[in-house]
Amino acid sequence: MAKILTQDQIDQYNRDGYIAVREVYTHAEVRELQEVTDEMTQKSGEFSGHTELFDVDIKAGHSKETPKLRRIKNPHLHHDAYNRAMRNPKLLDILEQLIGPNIRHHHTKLNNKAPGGGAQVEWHTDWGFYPATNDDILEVGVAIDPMTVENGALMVVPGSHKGPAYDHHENGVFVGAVQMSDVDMESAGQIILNDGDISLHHVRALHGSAPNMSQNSRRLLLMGYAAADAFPIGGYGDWDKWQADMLRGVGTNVPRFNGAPVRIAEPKPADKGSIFEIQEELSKTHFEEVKPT
Ligand SMILES: O=C(O)CCC(=O)C(=O)O
Repeated sequence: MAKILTQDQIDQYNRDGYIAVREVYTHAEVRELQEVTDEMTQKSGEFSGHTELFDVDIKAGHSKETPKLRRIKNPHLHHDAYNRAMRNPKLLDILEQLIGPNIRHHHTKLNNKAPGGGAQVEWHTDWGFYPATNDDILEVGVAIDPMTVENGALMVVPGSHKGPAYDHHENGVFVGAVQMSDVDMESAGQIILNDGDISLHHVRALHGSAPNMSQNSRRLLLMGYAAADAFPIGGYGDWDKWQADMLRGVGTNVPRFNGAPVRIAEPKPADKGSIFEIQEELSKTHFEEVKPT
């Protein structure tokens, strides 16, 4: 395994719960991801509503002519470029330095913030959605476009990954977002990336992102990874599939518990396919004052 992260970067990840790493993907790899994502976006215009593959912004006027794609669900199952990005050996070397040698792929998704108002992501922790027996779990964001303050950069509250099991409910129903009083906005860091750079954030880190105020798209390929011995509290599903999601090292049937506080993401609103749909249940957006220009 190549040691790509410096000790300073590892310390920063452990202290703040997030880091950026530069130039992990080559220009050619990014170019391919851009082209494939352009094609997928066009394709989403053929559908008038959400599908197994696409989450689209109906309120923003999604149509064939102007597709308003918010998310590609499980993109690695639909195009080999995403699948290769998920298995990138350089990325796995980085992950090994943070969560150990036995690494399971957890999920992939591609968040597409269209120019001129592409949807915000309300403040939340990923742990609020999928608590596990231990929290050696993280999310990688591959910048397919440069990620800037103007186009809705990912923001993270440093140190929040050492906090409580934040409540993501409103009126007793899971809404996939915390109360704004839990978020120390003053201290939040913005992760600014060039295309090909990556962000890494801890599963318990509070994060969110504003709408895309610019005329440039902000496409971020998000991929979750976990230590092999982190078993979801909600169950692991089919055992063979569970084992097939191992990307490096060896699987185990011995969960490790590290005492991380958990809260169950139930009850959930019915028929919600993505975080965007779940968070629409929130009575007041965290980004109300941010309006596209
Ligand atoms: O796209 C973003 O800015 C944040 C993504 C995220 O946190 C999510 O989709 O769970």
